[in-house]
Amino acid sequence: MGAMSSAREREPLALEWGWAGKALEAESGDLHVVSRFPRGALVGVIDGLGHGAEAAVAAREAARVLEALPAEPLVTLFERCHEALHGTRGAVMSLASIDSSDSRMTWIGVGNVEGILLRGDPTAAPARDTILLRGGIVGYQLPTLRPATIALSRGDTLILASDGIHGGFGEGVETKGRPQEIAEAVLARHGRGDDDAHVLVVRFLGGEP
Ligand SMILES: [Mn+2]
Repeated sequence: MGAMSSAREREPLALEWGWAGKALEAESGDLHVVSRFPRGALVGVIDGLGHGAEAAVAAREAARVLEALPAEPLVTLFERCHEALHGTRGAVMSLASIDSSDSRMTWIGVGNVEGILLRGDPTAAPARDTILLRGGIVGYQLPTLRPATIALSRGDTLILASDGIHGGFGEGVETKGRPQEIAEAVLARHGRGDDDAHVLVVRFLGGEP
């Protein structure tokens, strides 16, 4: 096919993403991670228990672990974070690992960071998928995890939101906008105001190995 197709084969994972958040105190106990690796990316939202400085310590520790090992399997990452968060307040978090070599996403959460995947194809059925959440607290009690893997298509949009965002945030989300606009709209419309709030929006734009 010539130069054009060989160039496409080397195209890295293409993502567009944005986030919005609001902290109750000076420091947010909620954080996001977007960390690329050679054939994919790890994305997630972490909510350190409670809010304020001690929540932020726990969330930053989890983020440090994730950013150091983004290509590791999700179960390994939860285990590493669980070890690292002993002695902190602990955290809840949801993670998604996007594999650009086969356009798949593996995702799961411990606690209540909600996650939805909105399909870019208007004829897709179902139009959305929801993350599997297991009860527990990273750093205190880690449940057995069996992450789900789903196929991604160009234009699919992942939204992860901490519990400072009302659970119904996925209803009526307008996905035509850019991820940054979507994140800001979700925070403005669904932010609760009595906890740290954080929303990460990631759009999959394709990728080749
Ligand atoms: Mn919270």
